[in-house]
Amino acid sequence: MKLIIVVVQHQDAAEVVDSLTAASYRVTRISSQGGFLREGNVTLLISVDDDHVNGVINIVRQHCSTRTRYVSPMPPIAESGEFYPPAPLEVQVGGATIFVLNAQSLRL
Ligand code: 2BA
Repeated sequence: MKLIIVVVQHQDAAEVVDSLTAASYRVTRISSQGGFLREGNVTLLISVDDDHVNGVINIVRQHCSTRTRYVSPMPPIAESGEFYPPAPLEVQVGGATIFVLNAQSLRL
């Protein structure tokens, strides 16, 4: 048995969850936040038998897009009173970050 942890962008989460559920996978959706952008994203927990891992990943792949974000770095410390606006940093986010762990499922 595997536990698949999937971090997806907020915009893609509903479609991924709907498709996984329609395919009879059990999903737990957790609201989360990326450490780098400090923006909300969604973490999904999906526990499946080993032979279903690829099926889950294929569904995630179908619904998660790569998006470009621009982050404004902190302005540099002015030494001579002049101000140089820092150029925004381009960051590619997604489609999805996936971790596959060995797991044991117990239901009490
Ligand atoms: P964030 O940490 O907000 O990262 C958003 C995007 O910023 C990342 O997209 C990546 O393109 C960039 N990024 C992250 N850390 C960076 C750094 N130190 N320097 C330069 N660029 C950086 P993704 O790689 O698609 O990640 C999307 C989200 O997935 C992340 O949001 C985080 O919540 C999660 N994630 C990604 N890799 C992870 C990992 N190794 N462990 C845990 N969570 C991870």
